[in-house]
Amino acid sequence: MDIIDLRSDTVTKPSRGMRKAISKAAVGDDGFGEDPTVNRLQEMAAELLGKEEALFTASGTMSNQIAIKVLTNPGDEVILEVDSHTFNYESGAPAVISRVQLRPLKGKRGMLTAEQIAQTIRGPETPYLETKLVCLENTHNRAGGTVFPLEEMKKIGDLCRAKGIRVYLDGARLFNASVATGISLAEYARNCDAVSVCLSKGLGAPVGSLLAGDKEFIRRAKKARKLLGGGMRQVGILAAAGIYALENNLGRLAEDHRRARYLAEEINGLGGIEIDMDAVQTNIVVMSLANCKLTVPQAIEGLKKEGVLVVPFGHQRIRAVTHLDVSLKDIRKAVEIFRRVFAR
Ligand code: TLP
Repeated sequence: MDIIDLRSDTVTKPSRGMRKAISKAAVGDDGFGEDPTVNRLQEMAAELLGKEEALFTASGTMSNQIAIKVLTNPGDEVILEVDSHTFNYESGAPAVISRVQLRPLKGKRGMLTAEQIAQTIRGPETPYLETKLVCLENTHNRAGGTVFPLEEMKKIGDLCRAKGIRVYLDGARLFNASVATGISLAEYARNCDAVSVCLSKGLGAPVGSLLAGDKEFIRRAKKARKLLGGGMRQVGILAAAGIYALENNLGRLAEDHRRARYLAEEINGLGGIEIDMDAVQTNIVVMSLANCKLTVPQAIEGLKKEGVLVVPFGHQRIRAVTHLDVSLKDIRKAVEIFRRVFAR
């Protein structure tokens, strides 16, 4: 049975072209800054994101944790969205690694507003801890791949600059936001002190994330990466996959977005499935099963038996993600399978 794997866009396997690029990569010891392929990838990323420098890291989680470590001191407060990846899926790392206190706020479809943040900030005038960092996520994963409105990001950037608070953007899927809106990565990143993007999500590379900021941020980020055991050596073989992904797989994200939209339109309402269609803006479809006869485990098992994989995603919800290893034909087949499973 062919499996249609919609669990995440992280499940993609390196294509033949990507493997060829990997096999040809020039390498050197990145510990000495001598891997030419890593250096090229970092330069490409800095340019794309409009920042002075970029650093290749092992994962999105590592980029997020390095950024938090560099942009805070122990005891600081960090404002972030309650459904953000950092608050939910990073093993409590900000408390363990940076010893900061997280202040989660509930956003609308994952989006915080400048007003909300202004009302929450704790400044130097109080005898208590101070807010030193705001973390944003674009697109927002748990909200269903929603795009952060640029105008609001600008307002947040202005507010934080005026208050001396740093802004970090978890842009694991910023490529999706940029393709969906036509707004450049640099335009989004301009409102933040530091930003990360992932190569191993929709772009289809096997590993890697890029963290970008000014020279001083990257100097300190290199030390934090080392502290976390993330210093790498002849890693040009992985950077080559990243360069290949940037050069070949970026534009096609629009296809993933169309397929997610199609999937959502076809299955919304089936057997009680509820999808917030306004949230389906990129490659993620989050479905509520609150009004379905099937429970989340029953739905996942039923779909799996027929060859469609999805993941549980919070209370009474499941998630499907489109990516470069699922074709339109696969998505059409997945729709048929959803119809069969939810009609029962
Ligand atoms: N997200 C994964 C899971 O961890 C949930 C997924 O399948 O979507 N930021 C965002 C917004 C993410 O969605 C993820 C991964 C990360 C950071 C972490 O990236 P990695 O997995 O490379 O550490």
